[in-house]
Amino acid sequence: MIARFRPAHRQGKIAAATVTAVALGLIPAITAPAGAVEIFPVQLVTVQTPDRAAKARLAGLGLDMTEHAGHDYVEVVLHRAADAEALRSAGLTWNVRIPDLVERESEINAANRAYAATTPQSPLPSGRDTYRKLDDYNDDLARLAAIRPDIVKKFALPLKSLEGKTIYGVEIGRDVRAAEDGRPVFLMMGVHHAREWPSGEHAIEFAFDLVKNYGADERITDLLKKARVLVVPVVNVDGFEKSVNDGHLIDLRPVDDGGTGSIFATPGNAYKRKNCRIVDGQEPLAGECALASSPGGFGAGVDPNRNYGGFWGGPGAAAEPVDPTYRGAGPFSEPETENIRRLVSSRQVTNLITNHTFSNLVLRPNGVAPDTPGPDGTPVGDPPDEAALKDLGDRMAAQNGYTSQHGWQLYDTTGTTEDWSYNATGGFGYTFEIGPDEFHPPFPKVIDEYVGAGEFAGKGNREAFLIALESAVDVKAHSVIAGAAPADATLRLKKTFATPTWSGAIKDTLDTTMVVGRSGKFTWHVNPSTRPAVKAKQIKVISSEPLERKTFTGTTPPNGTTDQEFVVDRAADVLEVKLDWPTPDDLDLYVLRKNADGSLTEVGRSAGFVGEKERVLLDDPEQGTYVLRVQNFASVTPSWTLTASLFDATEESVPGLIENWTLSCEKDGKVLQQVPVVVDRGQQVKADLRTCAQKWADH
Ligand code: 0X9
Ligand code: ZN
Repeated sequence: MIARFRPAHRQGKIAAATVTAVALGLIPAITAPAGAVEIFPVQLVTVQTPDRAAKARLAGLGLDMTEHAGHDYVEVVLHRAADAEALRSAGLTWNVRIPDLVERESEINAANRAYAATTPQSPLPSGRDTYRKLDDYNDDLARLAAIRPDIVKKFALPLKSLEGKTIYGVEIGRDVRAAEDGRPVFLMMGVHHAREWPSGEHAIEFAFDLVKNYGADERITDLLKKARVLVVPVVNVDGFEKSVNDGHLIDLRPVDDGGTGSIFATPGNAYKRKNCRIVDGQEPLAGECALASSPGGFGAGVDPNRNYGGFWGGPGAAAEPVDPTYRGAGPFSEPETENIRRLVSSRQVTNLITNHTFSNLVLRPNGVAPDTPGPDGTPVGDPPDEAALKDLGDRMAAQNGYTSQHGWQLYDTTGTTEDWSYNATGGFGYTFEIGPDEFHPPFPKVIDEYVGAGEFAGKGNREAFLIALESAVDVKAHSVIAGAAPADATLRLKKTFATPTWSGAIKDTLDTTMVVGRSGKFTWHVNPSTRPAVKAKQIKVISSEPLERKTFTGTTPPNGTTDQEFVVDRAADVLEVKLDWPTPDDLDLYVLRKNADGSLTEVGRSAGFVGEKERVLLDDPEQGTYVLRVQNFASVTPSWTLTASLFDATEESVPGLIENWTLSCEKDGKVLQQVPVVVDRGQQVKADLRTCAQKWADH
């Protein structure tokens, strides 16, 4: 069956919240004086979504949905009374899972302090016993480079954050300070989303792990000889700083005039998701970001994981600034994403992991379902490397116990990190959603989930990360260009192309270099020259005239269903069933097949977004009787038209392009030779640079 596609319309129905005392990070009233404004506790709830229509209604509310969801529920953070009201008016029901995230924050803080007080050294590679703040990250990155300057180099990303902070990472590998020597690059990132603290912890602990074990552990030593590893633990430094500072305990006793007063966390920004862009195109004023957010730090900002250029502006990314998945003013409009873009464009990153929390998932491209009509009108399809991407995703998931799946299998997304990186560079890319049940759980859980202890016994991310790094150096998973060239020559691989966004394109340039060693022989581990986005694909084209068509009309009362029968008595390639109605009501369509014993088996359903018409496509429909069922979710009795059509179809191949790298051989910035190089994944090609050698000798 080809499931039909519906764009996710997030309408951002909720107006920007006014800045209240709570929004300002003031303390939630523990004992609210009589007559005071009732303070809504920020809470985590499980919304029941028994069908796709309910999920769609939920998605349309612009609420802070988490990644934690199943076929009949989605967990949602409610930041204010209006959020609960929105659920209620959409007819949705929910259970409260964490009734007061502020209180939970305080509990977590207490647990963390208790653990830290009794644990001088945790089993983490760094030995840390509590969450890092931003300064701790920066200090630790510097410390790593100071301890082992031979294998660790600290670097700053090209752009400062909106608040003017420098964003740091480390590069790890044998002889890290020597010139680029053609080794493949593995990139590990954390904290695109401010509140997802473990995502940064696991990233930096992996850095500690590699550094600590270099020279001691054979596997890690070998990997650091073969690869260079880039770790950027906190991509969204501004947002993280707000979340982690406001998410830690604040002791009120001093301001309580020595009284018995409360020790409480502030709700301010602990659950902030996005960056600090308050107004498109403008930098925030000093202090503005901390104050501008609505309760929970939820309102303001651009979602860094919707701002990348790949498919930017498509489904699953919001156009409204107040929405949790706001895509920003344009592709790469934010320093966080532009930084990662430049990093990935200047190195041969053959594999990357971008860490998030939570839901114990290993997600691979694409962010939208394969039958989604893409910007060029043809279905987006699966990535051409689906088999290899799945295989690696499954192997990592077998280690950490997560579920390995496509990004789109939970909800559509566009403009995410690997939507861009994979499609622009061909380098593999995965999103890890760390943790079973909350954005930043008590620290001991973060430790267990890294090392693979406690409830995660034998299932740590450490091992999954090492598998990812092994894949980054696996020549079957990327490409190799080899040959001979003058010693000390700079080789450059460059490529400029248009990356499709959802409604246009942006220009991307990949520009990477290496320096030929003394032997004059080089081996360069690179990404394939042809991008996945332009590879050939097979699509199914339905003929314009049906072989047969039958039309039914009817009405269905609220919460009722109506069945119609349709008999397929000839061979056809596709059965299309369409449901249409004139009003903006919510009708769903189910297609069932009648079995020999009279029982029914559902073979297709289309239960889409409110106000959108329904369509089911069945490939190679078996002959027999079908029941077409209309279900009414609306409160009125609309009339509808149902059409069943049989079609022939042809498989068409959309021809692909073959792209090349341009390889230059340079001396002192002067290009001595330039050759096009075409190389596929898993392939090794020889580059003929004899002209360069000759000219080099003549110089
Ligand atoms: O929505 C996101 O950006 C990620 N989830 S999170 O809860 N950490 O915000 C998931 C991105 C990739 N996921 C899908 N394509 N569904
Ligand atoms: Zn996230």
